[in-house]
Amino acid sequence: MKQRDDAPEIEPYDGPAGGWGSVRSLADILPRERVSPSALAELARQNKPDGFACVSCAWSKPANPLPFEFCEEGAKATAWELTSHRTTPEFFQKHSLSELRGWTDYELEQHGRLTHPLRYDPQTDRYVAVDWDEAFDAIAGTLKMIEPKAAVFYASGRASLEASYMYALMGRLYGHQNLPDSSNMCHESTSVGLKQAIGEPVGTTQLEDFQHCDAILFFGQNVGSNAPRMLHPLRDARKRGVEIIVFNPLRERGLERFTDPQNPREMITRDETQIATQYHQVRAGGDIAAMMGMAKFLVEWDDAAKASGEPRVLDQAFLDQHCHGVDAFIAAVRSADWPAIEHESGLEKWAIEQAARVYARSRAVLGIYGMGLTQHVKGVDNVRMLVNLLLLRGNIGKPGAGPTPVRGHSNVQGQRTVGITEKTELAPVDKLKELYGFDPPTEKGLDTIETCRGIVDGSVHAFIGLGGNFLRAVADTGPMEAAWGKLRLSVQIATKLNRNHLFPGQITYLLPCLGRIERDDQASGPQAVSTEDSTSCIHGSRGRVDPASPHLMSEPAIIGAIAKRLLPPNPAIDWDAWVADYSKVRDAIEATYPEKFRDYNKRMFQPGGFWKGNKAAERIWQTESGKAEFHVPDSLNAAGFDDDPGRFRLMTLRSNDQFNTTIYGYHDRFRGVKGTREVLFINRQDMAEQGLSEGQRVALSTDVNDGVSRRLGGLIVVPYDIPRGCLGAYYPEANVLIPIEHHAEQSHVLAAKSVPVRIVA
Ligand SMILES: Nc1nc2c(c(=O)[nH]1)N[C@H]1C(S)=C(S)[C@@H](COP(=O)(O)OP(=O)(O)OC[C@H]3O[C@@H](n4cnc5c(=O)[nH]c(N)nc54)[C@H](O)[C@@H]3O)O[C@H]1N2
Ligand SMILES: Nc1nc2c(c(=O)[nH]1)N[C@H]1C(S)=C(S)[C@@H](COP(=O)(O)OP(=O)(O)OC[C@H]3O[C@@H](n4cnc5c(=O)[nH]c(N)nc54)[C@H](O)[C@@H]3O)O[C@H]1N2
Ligand SMILES: [Mo]
Repeated sequence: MKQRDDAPEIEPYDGPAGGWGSVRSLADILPRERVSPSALAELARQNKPDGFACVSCAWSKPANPLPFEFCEEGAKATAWELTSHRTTPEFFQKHSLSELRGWTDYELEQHGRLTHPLRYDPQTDRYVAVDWDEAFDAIAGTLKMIEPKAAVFYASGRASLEASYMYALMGRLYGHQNLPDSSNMCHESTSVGLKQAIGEPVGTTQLEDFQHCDAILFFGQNVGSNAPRMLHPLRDARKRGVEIIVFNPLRERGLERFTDPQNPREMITRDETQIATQYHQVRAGGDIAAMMGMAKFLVEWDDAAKASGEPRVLDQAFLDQHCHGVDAFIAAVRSADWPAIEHESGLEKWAIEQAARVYARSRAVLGIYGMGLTQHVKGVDNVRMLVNLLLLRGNIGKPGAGPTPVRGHSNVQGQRTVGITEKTELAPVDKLKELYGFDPPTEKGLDTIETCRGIVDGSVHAFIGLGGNFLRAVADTGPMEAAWGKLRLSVQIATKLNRNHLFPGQITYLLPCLGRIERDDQASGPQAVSTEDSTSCIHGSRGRVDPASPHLMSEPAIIGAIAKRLLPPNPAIDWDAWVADYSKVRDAIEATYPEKFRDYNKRMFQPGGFWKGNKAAERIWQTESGKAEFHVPDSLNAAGFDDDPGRFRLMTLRSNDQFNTTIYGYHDRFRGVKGTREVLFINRQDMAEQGLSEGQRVALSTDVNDGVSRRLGGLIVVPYDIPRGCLGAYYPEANVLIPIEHHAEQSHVLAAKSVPVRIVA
């Protein structure tokens, strides 16, 4: 691949999250993307009640927004979409796909927005412009010749509720529910774990809960880079004296201190708010052990309280009334032994005691978490262990308390809500049957791992991507890229060129769509769409900017056009009418989910969005036993593999200058890395023990015995404040190292936060 010409610079950064650094970072990207002044004015409408929902993360949008309800990352995402750079048919005349495969992820996307529908021409190894109708006829025609169960319709988490509902319905009417989405690589451990434990697949809390908690347990989420708007409620919580206890192998800057870039006084005086009141650098995969240690203290103190007649530490009334499996769990807590807890967590007993003390004296506690819990072999156990800990003190279903997973893509949670799921139990089978008069498939569909297997073994014949960069986001980049050509049909609906697009199938189309910030004119006039945020609030979003090209179509229009050609006529569905007026799609969503989407069209622009409700938040448990379920983890080690001399746990990480596989630039400000992404973060003692020196280039190889050799070279050794035995490198570059089968049990999320590797000097 093309190399960057800037010389890499590695220098610790000591600024806070937010602050002047975030301002400088915008001053860098806005001119680079040549965003026009009128488009720039759109930033002020970001995440406002009558504005557009940010295309970056899924964090909640408050009812009373700040003057600028966006962050550095949201502004970058907006600039990236509103860029004036274009990737036109002339570009593809100049560059073959073989040549473009030598470009970096940054160079591909930075070239600008796609402007025309394109077909891959194998003769010339180039994309050529086509008519939309020709593309739709060919796609529908090919799908008709394929066994529906051999087709996969992937979604990346950004498309609106309206587009997503149509997409999932099209899949089921066609005859499959192979509807994986990026959630499969992300919070599926949440969807599986929370559903089992509390009967809801999503978090139970809302933004207001930040005002009612008195402590926050914060596991494995890098707020400063990945959900910076959450820094505002966190800071407000800190100002109220809320204790924030962080568990993270790395000292992430956003969890340490924050200067509010919207507060002139803070900016001028360089005032900072300390975020974490305790910071525990747990080993990667060490959270089950850390939480077990906390539970052990609670049980011990509760025993003492019982003996001395002091107020109880466990919420016995809650446990009796609401929980199932309490005794087995408490027995497991009693029998867990300290040396194992300390070894597995990498934390000392006294440190865990500090965390437990705060937890034991707090009335209402939020359990916030991200990929640091979900992306492990025992990712579901991680999530369930956090629920165990919350249940012990009744911290679910009361103000200021509850599990708070921080979702990724701006509508990833919503896509699951409206039917993009491979799991029958999450699909509204009966309603679909009643409304549309067909028998929806009930055989479990393919998730992302099963899709990868199917592409490698040739059993998947067609792939449609509604956004995303599947090939780059999944594991085993090498074998996956080699296998992609076996697909009979490969269709990507996208805004920008990415690496997945450079791997054609036998018939290949690249369809450019409108972004959410752009005006979407249909037969009935300009359209609005909606999305669901991390706390289950549904928001309307209206794009106003001129489309990047007159040839773009909206996602609903593209889906409607394919569906109309693919499916036999159905008197209950008028795809054209839906595309002409999205409020009709919303009516259909409301008819399918009357409780969650009541008065949908009326309420979607309500400030702060409308809450779709959550039974567990009302302490109604839709689980097998009808109660909240405790769960005994079968191991204290979430990594799923044993320690061995020379074997490291590699965490694959996001920088502060990327959105997933979209690389905005080469400056991970908080971690002090500039001009490169080819780095390996390593503990100084491990570095010495391995005989390595700072700045040296090394390779990693995967330590899994499956006959495949996986290697990533050219990484610069960076001594870093990281626990012994753990390493950090950037995703997606490091995905070559992850075997497809290295994934979470049950949820099949790729285990990207503890990959067994060895260092090759
Ligand atoms: N700007 C920006 N915003 C984003 C994204 C982006 O790429 N860029 N991506 C979006 C998406 S799709 C998602 S899913 C989210 C992802 O947001 P996060 O959930 O923050 O995901 P990661 O950046 O992968 O980092 C996870 C954090 O977990 C820590 N960690 C790693 N292993 C462990 C462990 O074993 N235990 C604990 N306790 N911590 C661990 C890492 O040090 C890191 O701080 O962000 C969304 N928002
Ligand atoms: N090793 C490792 N692997 C990981 C992760 C990790 O932490 N470590 N994280 C995982 C996670 S959490 C996730 S969510 C996945 C992400 O996987 P994906 O969601 O598949 O990937 P993205 O990089 O978000 O997709 C970017 C592309 O989306 C397209 N796009 C952008 N906006 C739009 C739009 O409005 N409409 C359409 N149709 N297309 C658009 C653009 O063409 C862009 O190139 O990666 C996963 N993979
Ligand atoms: Mo994600």
